[in-house]
Amino acid sequence: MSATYPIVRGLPTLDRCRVMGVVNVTPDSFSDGGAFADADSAVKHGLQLWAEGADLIDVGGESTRPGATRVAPAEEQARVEPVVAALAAAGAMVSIDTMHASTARVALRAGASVVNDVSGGLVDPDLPRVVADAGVPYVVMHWRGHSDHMQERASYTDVVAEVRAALSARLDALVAAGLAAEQIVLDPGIGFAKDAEHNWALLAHLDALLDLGRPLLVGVSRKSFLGALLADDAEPRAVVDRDDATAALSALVAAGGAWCVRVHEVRASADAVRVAARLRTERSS
Ligand code: PMM
Repeated sequence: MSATYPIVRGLPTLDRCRVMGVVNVTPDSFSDGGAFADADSAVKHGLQLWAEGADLIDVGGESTRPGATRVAPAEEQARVEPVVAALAAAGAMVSIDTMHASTARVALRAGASVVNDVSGGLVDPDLPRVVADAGVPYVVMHWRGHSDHMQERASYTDVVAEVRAALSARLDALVAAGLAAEQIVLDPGIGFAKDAEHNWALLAHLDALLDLGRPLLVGVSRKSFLGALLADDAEPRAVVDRDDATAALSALVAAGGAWCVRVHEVRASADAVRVAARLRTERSS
């Protein structure tokens, strides 16, 4: 018997954690900023991640890095539309990373199959309506404010209980607004209005979030708390040298029941989630 996951409407069932590969079509994302800022290189990179075993390609046109410049939806759409269209036409399953209803609409028309909203519907109240009408999966992340101010809001008495309560409230509000619970994937928002201690506490207690009954997406890839953990002579580990630690966490959170990991380097995490699935199957047999 293999371990099971809650159903997400519109996606094939898998008996393992999924891998979402990241394509940031931005000049300023913290982890790969500028590397894929033009459509051709972004498409090429997305196809490479797909070939390496990604189950979804997450295309974003606005950086959420702490202190990042906000991008107008028209500019965001100009960045992502050709990339989403080309990846979907090539047969990749694409998710659109946006907080804006108009960008989600453009991306869904271009062939995206999933909407990933780091604000969980809090920035643009029209976005949940677009998702409800399209009937596609909706990734709802824990969010406390835009990246220019979010770290001022990294204050919790009990981070696990507070993130759980906030995600539970978003789930209820979105279902009340017309989404089906089966469309919703929850995400603790690692690094968003959270310091390293908060991130580790959440990762250590994913079971408290899984208890909400919806699948969990976890995004730790190359984030600062890994740079701090692996620091040498007080210098954080370089961003591009955080992929081994990211893959290690992919294995651990997948073994703990996460439904999807969002990563920049796909190959190692694709192996890691298979190792985790085999362990989960053994545990549940
Ligand atoms: N992290 C980033 C961007 N989008 N989406 C979800 N659902 N979860 C995350 O943790 C998340 C996200 C920031 O990372 P990047 O700038 O490297 O893409």
